[in-house]
Formats: sequence, C-alpha cells, structure tokens
Amino acid sequence: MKIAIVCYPTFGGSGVVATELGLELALRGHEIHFITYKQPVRLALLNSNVHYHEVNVPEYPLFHYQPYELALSSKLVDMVKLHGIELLHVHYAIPHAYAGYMAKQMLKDEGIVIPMVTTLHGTDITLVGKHPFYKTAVTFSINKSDVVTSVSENLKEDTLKHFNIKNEIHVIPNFIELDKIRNEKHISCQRSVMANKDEKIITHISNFRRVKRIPDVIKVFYNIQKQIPSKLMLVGDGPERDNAERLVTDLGIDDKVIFFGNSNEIDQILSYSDLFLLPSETESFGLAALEAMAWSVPVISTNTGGLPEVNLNGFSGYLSDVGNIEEMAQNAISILKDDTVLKQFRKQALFQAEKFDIKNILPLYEELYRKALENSKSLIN
Ligand code: GMT
Repeated sequence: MKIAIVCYPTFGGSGVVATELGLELALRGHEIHFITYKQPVRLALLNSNVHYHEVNVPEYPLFHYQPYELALSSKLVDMVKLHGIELLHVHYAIPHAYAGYMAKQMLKDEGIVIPMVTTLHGTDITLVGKHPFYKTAVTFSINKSDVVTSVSENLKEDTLKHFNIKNEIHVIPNFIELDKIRNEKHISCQRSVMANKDEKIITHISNFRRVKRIPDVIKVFYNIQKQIPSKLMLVGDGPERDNAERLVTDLGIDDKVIFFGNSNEIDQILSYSDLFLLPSETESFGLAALEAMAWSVPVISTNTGGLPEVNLNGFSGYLSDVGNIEEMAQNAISILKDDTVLKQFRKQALFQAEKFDIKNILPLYEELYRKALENSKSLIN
C-alpha cells in the first residue's frame, strides 16, 4: 500500500509514533511518504520504501501568519498524483486533518478518491482542539475523516465529551519496538557521566510545556534525594526550561540535576535509569512513560488521562493525584530504597510494556487501512 503520513516532525510523542509507525510499515513492504515541514527527528535512515517530502511555506510580508495548511494540502495533492499514494494518515488533528480534508476535496475534483485516517493524540483534543477558536474546524475535520483513531480509551471519551462526533473512534494504543530495545541492550554509554555508582538515576523526558508540571518533577526529586543518593536527568526542552533551571538553583540541587536539552540519546539515558517521573496535569497516553517501562524502568506518574491505561498502580510503578508531590516522593522512595523491590518493579514494568509491542499494534492499523481502502473503492464503483 502507498501511504502518506502527515505529522509534526519535532520532539514530541505524536511525531515519534507517526515516524516509528511509518518505518515499521515500510519494513513490512508498504511504500511510505512522510509529508511535513522538516525531516522527522527519528527518521534517520531512509530505505527504498521510505520517502520524505518537505512542505515549504515561503515568507511573504503580507502574511502575519504563514498559511501552512494551504501549503500542506497543495503538497498532499501533488504527492498523491505524482506517486500514486492510496491513503492519507494524518497524526494530530490540528491542522493536519483539516489540510487532509482539503486535499481530498481537491483530488476528488480530479476524479481521485483517497481515504484519510486521522489519529488523535492529545492536546489536539484536550487543550487546543476544544478551544472555541478551533472547535468548529476540528469537529468538522474529525467528522470528515474516513477513519478516526485515538491513542487511548480516555482520549476517545474526551473527544466524544467535547465534540459532536458522528464517526466511530477506534482506540489503537501507542507502541514501542521491543526487539530494537533488546538489541540495544549493550549500547555504549558511560553511566559515570550521569551519576556515581552508589547513586540512583531518576529521569524525566518531555517537551517542557506547562502541562508536564516540571516544578513537580523537581520537587518530587528534591524529596527523594533527601533520603536516597540520586541524580535527576532532565531530558528535553521547551517553555518551562528556564523556570526549571531557576528552581533547581533555588533548591540548592544544581550538582544533582543534569539538563540534557533535546537529546538523541534517550535510549542510552533510559538504559541506565532506575525510575521515571511523569507528574503531568494531563496525558492522553504518556509515550515517554511507556518507553521508560520498555527499558525496565518503573514509573511514578499522575493518574490523569490515559496514564492508568499505561502505568499500573503498584505494578509498573505508582499513580497519584495531580500535584500530590509528597505521595509521589514516598512511592518513589519505597521502590528505590530496597534493591529487591526495585528489581521486582523493573520486571513488572517490562512485563506491562510488552503489551504495547509494535508487533501487536501495527496489524490493527493495517486492518483499518484495508477497510478504509475497500470502502473508498466501493464508493467509486
Ligand atoms: O498533544 C500533545 O501534547 C503533543 C503530543 C505530542 O506530539 O507529543 O503528545 C500527545 O501525544 C502523545 C503521543 O500519542 C501522547 O503520548 C501524549 O500523552 C500526548 N500529550 C498529552 O496528552 C499532553
């Protein structure tokens, strides 16, 4: 099948999921065309089944805002015609589903019918999408998608609660490639760069937006390090980074916290981590938590959104109410203070992650693609 994948190419779960999905589909013989404004961060190797087409939006002084949707929909039309693409899979509703719908309409005008699968990821629904400025267009483009998927049951419920959706929403959870992780077990990385032998390594990875509650990450760690010799790895960058650096200094723990910024060495860092912190305000899924669990790292998270579908309380880690820093720190300490307990949680975290192995998830997408294609063909005949 020839599939166009539209996604955000930057550091962020939806782009990671879209990229990994495309790469795996390519390995299974599909021809994949990534269409976005920059090469996706994890799209390192282009094989003969993987193509990347850049969307350019030239600057023009008249435009206060550059019309990205317009450029994207034009590019989609051109690429579909040039490469005979049969299906569009857009990740993150805003503005991708909208641009995809416009492309479909333009193509229809030329006698080309192409189905569009829209995958909802999180803030395209929970924070941004439901804002009155966007809601009408988001509702429209979800309803005009041929197939809609969401990454968790919770996100599906939120979508049905906030929007007037007429389409069925299929839940297909995010995934990880466990085989890749197993093969990388021996990647070289010096643990000593991060911590001393007697110190535990605690990690947080995100795009440092407010929703991630970075101050809670730091405060939970502050409480942990009073009892357990440890270091905090903060991986990622975003609007909250400066505040985070200030808070670390105010708490006097500069020598215990490493800011990595956007790193391509996430696997290396996770491979040495003992605990992962994700105290988000909301999280439709929490891909970073799943990646940690796949590296046998237990997770201390909040219990909001789709997190309880990923992290199991008392099994792969612990879940607390948003802002309950004390409890999160206590739970973390209870895991870290006893190596036997830590070992057990590590095992259980991996066990839970195995449910989300790409091998179990990818066929679910392929099945939906097949149905979408069949339906669109029956519309032509
Ligand atoms: O919606 C966002 O905040 C951005 C998005 C992203 O591109 O990283 O994150 C969402 O999608 C991820 C992949 O499906 C999920 O793992 C994240 O939980 C989700 N973020 C939120 O819901 C805050």
